[in-house]
Parts: sequence; structure tokens; C-alpha cells
Amino acid sequence: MTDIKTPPIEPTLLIEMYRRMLTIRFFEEAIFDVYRKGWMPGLAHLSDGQEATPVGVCMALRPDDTITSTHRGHGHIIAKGGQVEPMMAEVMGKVTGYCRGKGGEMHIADVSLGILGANGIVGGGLGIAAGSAFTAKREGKGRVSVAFFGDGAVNQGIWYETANIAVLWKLPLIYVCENNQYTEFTHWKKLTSGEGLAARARAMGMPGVEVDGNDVVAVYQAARELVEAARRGEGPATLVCHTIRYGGHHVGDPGTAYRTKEEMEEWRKKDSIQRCEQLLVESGIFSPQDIEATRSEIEGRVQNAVQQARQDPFPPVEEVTEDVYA
Ligand SMILES: Cc1ncc(C[n+]2csc(CCOP(=O)(O)OP(=O)(O)O)c2C)c(N)n1
Ligand SMILES: [Mg+2]
Repeated sequence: MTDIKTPPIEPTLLIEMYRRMLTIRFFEEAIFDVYRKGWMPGLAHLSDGQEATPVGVCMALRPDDTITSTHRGHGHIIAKGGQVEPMMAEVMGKVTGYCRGKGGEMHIADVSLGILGANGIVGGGLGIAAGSAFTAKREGKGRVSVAFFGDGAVNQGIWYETANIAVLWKLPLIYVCENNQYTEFTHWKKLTSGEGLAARARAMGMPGVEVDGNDVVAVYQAARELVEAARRGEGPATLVCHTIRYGGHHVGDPGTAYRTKEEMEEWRKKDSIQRCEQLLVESGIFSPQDIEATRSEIEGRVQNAVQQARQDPFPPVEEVTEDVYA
């Protein structure tokens, strides 16, 4: 008889984390396919490989907490409760999309879910997140604001400007740096002086914590502690999650010119979804058949979203100047 491990967190929570991570993985794989078939305009920045970070963080949030996202935002949106059908439609520029087809893959937002938007400007979400944290503090209902950003945004001035005021004013703002090792084609160590962002955060006067960003339970536990402290009025914190993107910087980049095969093989051994599946089975929460059934259910939903979005219409030409600001 095999030993059944005690799960580190509530089984229902672990199952939900698994489902959201799988949704992100299948969604990103589907987008790559959609791109190659020429069914979407422009490029896409995919986050397969990074799933545990947005899911671990967002499972520590309340529905009325807010997040800001990046150019690599699909995972953040799904993790915060975004639905794949209007996301897929938005990627294809269809009227049924989250932004009626006018935002595209890089500008998906749903304020009703606390998703204040993906953002093509590196570091652009940081100011919005600080503003949301300021509002949350004034409201006094214990809401928290999370800013997701990459290792490339760490050296943008806006991080220091917002961090300074967030510490001084004790804003409920959690900085979540997804360190996927590369800023476009350059390793983060070639761009960032000193010990990295967690050390810089501590120097600014807030907690700076680093975690294995491919371990969804570890991310959740670290995020929950920081989020709850922010809710209690203890101010901002920084969480650095070390992870990897499996694909290139965008769908047009194979991602092989600046990363070695060995490096990627090492990361694949730390795959977040495989580790979660192992935990579910070893804890007796899921059988291998449950894993298969969940995979095919979620993949089927994503594929249906692709088929539906293909059939949906583009926005009518008369609407071209509506809902746009420039
Ligand atoms: C202000 C600004 N500078 C430069 C760019 C071009 N650019 C787009 S993505 C990117 C790299 C971002 O790297 P990182 O923050 O690590 O995020 P990742 O792509 O790894 O998710 C750059 C330089 C931009 N979009 N905005
Ligand atoms: Mg990066």
C-alpha cells in the first residue's frame, strides 16, 4: 500500500488551483495554434510555464481585490476569474470579446472581476495599482491591490516612485515580480545590479520575499501572508517568484537563440502542473483517471472557445470610434 500524504492546503483549494493552471496552459497552447493559422491579428505573449505564479497569488485574493497585469497577461486574467470565451474572442478581434474586439490580446480588462487591465507598457500597471491601493486604503474595507510585472520592469523608475509613496503611506499594495529569467532576449542578471528586487524592496522599507514561482502552494502561502498583512494595514510588500516562460518572448520568437537546451530541460523538471498533479495523486485527492478527465474537460472548453470565436462577428464598422480613447 502506498502512503497517502496529507495535503498542505484544503483539497478544494488545490483542485481549483490545478484547474486554473490547466486552463492557462491550454489557453496559451490554443493561442499559439490560432496565431499560426492566421486567425488573430498581431502577436501574442504567452505565459505557459509561469502558471503557478498568477494562480498562487490570485487564490490568496478576495473577489473585490484588484490586479494589474502586463503584456504577458492571459494567465493573470484567468487566475483572477476571467473566462476563456470572451478572452479568446478578444484575441481574435471579435465583438464578443472582453473589449468588443478593440483591445486585442494585450489589453484585456474586466473591472467587475477586479482586473484593471493588461498593459503593453513595461511597468505601466504599477502606477495604476498604486492608485487602486490608495483608493482601497481610503475606502477602509480591507481591499488589496496587486501589481504583476516582469523582471524587466524592475529597473523602470515607476517602481521606485510608487514603492516610496506606498511605504510612506502604508498602501495595501503587493508587488508581484514574475522573474521568468529574461527581459526579451537578455538574462535578468545582465540588467539588474545588486541582489535583485527582494533586496531592493527591503532597502525601501517593505518586506521582500522570494519564492519558487513554479510551486503553486508555496506561492499561495507566501502571497497569503503578505496580502493579509496588507489588509491589516501593515503596508506594501514585494514577492519575487522565480519561474520560466517555455516559449519565446512572443509567438514569433522560438526562444532558442539565447537559452540553452539544458537550461530549458532543467526548468521542465520543475513544471508547475506536473508537480500539482503529483501532489493531487499522492494526497489521494485525485486518481490518474481524475487527472485525465479534468485535462480533457478543460482542453475541450478551450477548444470550444476557439470554435465559437471563429464564428463570431467582428465589430461593425460604424462602431470604430466607440469605446476608444485615442
Ligand atoms: C516602457 C517600455 N519599454 C520597452 C518596451 C518593449 N518591451 C516589451 S516587453 C519587454 C520586455 C519585458 O520583460 P519583462 O518585464 O521581464 O517581462 P516578460 O516579457 O519577461 O514577461 C520590452 C523591453 C515596452 N513595451 N514598454
Ligand atoms: Mg521577464
